[in-house]
Amino acid sequence: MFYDHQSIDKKWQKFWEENQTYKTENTTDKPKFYVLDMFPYPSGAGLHVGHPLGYIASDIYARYKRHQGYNVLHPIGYDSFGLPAEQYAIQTGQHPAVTTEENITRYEQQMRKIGFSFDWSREVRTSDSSFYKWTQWIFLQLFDSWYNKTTDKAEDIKELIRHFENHGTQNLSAVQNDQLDFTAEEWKSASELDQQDILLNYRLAYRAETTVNWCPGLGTVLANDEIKDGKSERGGFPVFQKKMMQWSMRITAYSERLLQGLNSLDWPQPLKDAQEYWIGKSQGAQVTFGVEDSAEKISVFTTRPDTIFGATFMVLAPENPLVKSLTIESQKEEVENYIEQTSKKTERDRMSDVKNVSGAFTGSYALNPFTNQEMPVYISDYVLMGYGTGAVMAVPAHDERDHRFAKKFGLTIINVIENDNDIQEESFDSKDSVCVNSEFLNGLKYDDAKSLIISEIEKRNIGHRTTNYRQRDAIFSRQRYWGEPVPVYYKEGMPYTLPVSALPLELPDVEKYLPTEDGDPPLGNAKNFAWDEANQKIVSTDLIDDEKVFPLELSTMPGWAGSSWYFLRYMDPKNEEVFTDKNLSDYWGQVDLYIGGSEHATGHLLYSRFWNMFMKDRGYIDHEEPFKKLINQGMILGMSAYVLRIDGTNQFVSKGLAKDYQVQKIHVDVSLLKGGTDELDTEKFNNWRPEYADAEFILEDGKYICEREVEKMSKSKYNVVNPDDICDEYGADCLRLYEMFLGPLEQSKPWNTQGLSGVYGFLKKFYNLYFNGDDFEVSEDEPSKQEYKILHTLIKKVVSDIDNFSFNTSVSQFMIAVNELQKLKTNKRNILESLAIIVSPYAPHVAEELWSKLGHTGSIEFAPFPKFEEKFLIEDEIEYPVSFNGKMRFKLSLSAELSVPEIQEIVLADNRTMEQLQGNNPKKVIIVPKKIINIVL
Ligand code: ANZ
Repeated sequence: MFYDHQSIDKKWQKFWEENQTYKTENTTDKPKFYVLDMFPYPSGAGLHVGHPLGYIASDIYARYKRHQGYNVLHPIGYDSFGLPAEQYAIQTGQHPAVTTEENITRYEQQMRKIGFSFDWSREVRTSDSSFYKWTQWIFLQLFDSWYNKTTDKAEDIKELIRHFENHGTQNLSAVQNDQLDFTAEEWKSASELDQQDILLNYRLAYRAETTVNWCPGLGTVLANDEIKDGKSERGGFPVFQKKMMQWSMRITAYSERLLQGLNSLDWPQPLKDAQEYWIGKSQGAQVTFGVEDSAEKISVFTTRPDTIFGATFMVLAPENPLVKSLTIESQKEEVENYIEQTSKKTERDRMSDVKNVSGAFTGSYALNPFTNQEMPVYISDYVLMGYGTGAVMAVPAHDERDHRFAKKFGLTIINVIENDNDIQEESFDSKDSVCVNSEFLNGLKYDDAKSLIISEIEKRNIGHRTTNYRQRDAIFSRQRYWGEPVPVYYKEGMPYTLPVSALPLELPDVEKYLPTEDGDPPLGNAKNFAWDEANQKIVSTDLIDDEKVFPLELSTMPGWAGSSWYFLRYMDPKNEEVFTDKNLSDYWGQVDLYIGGSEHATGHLLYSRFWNMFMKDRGYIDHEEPFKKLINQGMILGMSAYVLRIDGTNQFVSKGLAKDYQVQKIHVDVSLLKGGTDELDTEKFNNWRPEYADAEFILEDGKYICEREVEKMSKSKYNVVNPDDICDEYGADCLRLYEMFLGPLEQSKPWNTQGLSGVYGFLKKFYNLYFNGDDFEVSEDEPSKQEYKILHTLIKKVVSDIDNFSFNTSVSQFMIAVNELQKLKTNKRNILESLAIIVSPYAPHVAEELWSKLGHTGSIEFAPFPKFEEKFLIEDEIEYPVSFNGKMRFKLSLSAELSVPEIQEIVLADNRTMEQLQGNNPKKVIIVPKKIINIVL
């Protein structure tokens, strides 16, 4: 029977849509299971075959869980705010909402074509005001919260105000920017403005002057993970350090919980390691050094207080406020020049450039409290202002950068650790490393020396034990148009939040998507974007008088705002009263399985854990961690094709002849190759681009053969394969099976369109098992033992494969089973019904078609997954070859259940054995169960 994949795909996609097969109910007795994909940014290029890899895997899992009787939440949506749509708007004037809508329509069509079992009715879009209303609402909750270290959670800012009113800052343990001290009286007598200023010091969403990565080319601030090698990841523009007032999120309040929480997660180890490194916990001490002829003190953070006897100079970050007061007149010029020079470098550059140390001397000297030696105070850009205290005690004998610095500036180096094998390691574990030249530490090993010196430091009141985290607060403002407006207005320069009733604060229309002439972000171009406080509404910007009508915040939220909580909205996407009903977030709980790319390791996956923990603290949800299990799918690589142009000509030489020429490799679109081969269709090439119209070719055997190379699949490399084309030619089921068949999910693997025909052949064979010629034909006869064995071998393998996310091996097992069943000409209902269910998570269209032909009216989706039964795999009869002195004489069929003594008894009593023995006793009887019997005469 002809396997008509096109009409089968269409028929079932229509059926699913009409019957809302995958619409998920919230009220059911079934246990729940939440399978989530990282939602896509709908780019203008559409999907290529690399994108659906993770979606296919999660779809298989979701379908499998439905067969197992779970109520499965498997939603999809769009991360639809972002830079590309905005840049396109800048170039063309097209409103980003329009391009975004078009792109989403295309994405949806492409995804529907692959037959994903998404509950489309739950679709969310982060750029939709019904969604970002709640992103803004969460922002307001963060603004109205502080972190209480005593209870170790975020609490309502009202509690903090109450504390101030009653006790001032006494007995307060909060996460804050600056350590403040005031009494209840002082608080109460402070002006409203001063009180607000104080509160900003504690709020989880706060405004503060921060050094940011400013990218003039993009007109915005970038996060560290948006910068690669000092340039913006998008566009490749240079990035500079600049001080700006910015909204920040106090993620550092959660550093320890984010670190500890990793232990409870079933995530890939490299991902957990990346987060652990990013959080960067270090334990050590803060120590204060006095400065000669000055009232100033320099505090340092060190993980190696045990080396303090070897601390011979100090280094401050160039931005450290102390630099000004410590620099003596004669050193001013040098110091200022140096500061100017380093302001051009990003933090990344400063950290990565370990070889070229540089710096300037301030002219001041600190005193080593343990050796009483003078320590010259330098500034250098290897010390970062945002870490620890922005100052270090330099121990040149045991720290590599300090060592280079000392060499360059001719400073004293004193060895205080004997056998320090690895000077870079914080906790060197060389057995022989002990302190020397260190008075009361001499002879002590690392741990003992560290605790002794810290207690001494604490005793002398010059410092204390402390823990530092490398992670910084997350900058939350972007000077962009296409993002969520921050629901804040300004009164006397102080931010105030809009009331919840005013949400969503809609993104206003602007004429220009560029910054304003005054350097304000694009929202500065909006005509209707001011807050009328008394009437509680948005009014014309012209009305701003700073008395009744106030300016609104002009920056927007970063890309990670919406993606930090979208998984919660899927639980109750249409709710207009709350972001998600608490009963529903209780029911759906954690995401049980999350599949997505590893590039989100330290961005999205840290921010969403942070917001989730915050929401839990404030009682809106019940789970500390959002994603229980996570899998990173690998990348599908493309087979790029190149033509070889002879330098300085318009002549192209075929690959095999190229060695005789100087050539330049040029990417060509893989669609210009003939039917999946390496041969270029030269005519198509001539028509591809005007500059190739007159191209000439040097052929080998009458053909132009391209060079091929495996690279990341990307539009810019002209190696993308569109899933739509594959679905048309081979069908969605073939695409799904093939993507899984390519190899282990987590690995990267090259795409090869030629490989599809093998999988397509399998599908035809599978389909035809259910047919006799052109007639659908299944028999009601009881299957044979052999047939059951094939089926149950398959069930066993597929169940264990899916449980282990080893989808590629399942596909191989399908092929084996179908081949074996075909050889047996199997057409028994009891085999074929089960087979259709087992295959259906992978190839749902053909499975539905066969299921309906088998006489079922509903979808196959909810048919119980066949149960594996061991009994079908037991070989109940074994045919033993019976040998005498190694020569096989006859065969004996015995039950597989028999023990060795039982077998021996039966074989010795057999007439044929008696004949061989001729009355003698055998010398030895060797029995290998289930294999052979050998009798030695
Ligand atoms: C003395 C010392 C001796 C240090 C030694 C290291 C080795 P982690 O582990 O990353 O926390 N440091 C402190 N603040 C710094 C800053 N703002 N910029 C650059 N470096 C800074 O590193 C902590 C160590 O890095 C601290 O311990 C300090 O140098 C340096 F044999 O103090 B150490």
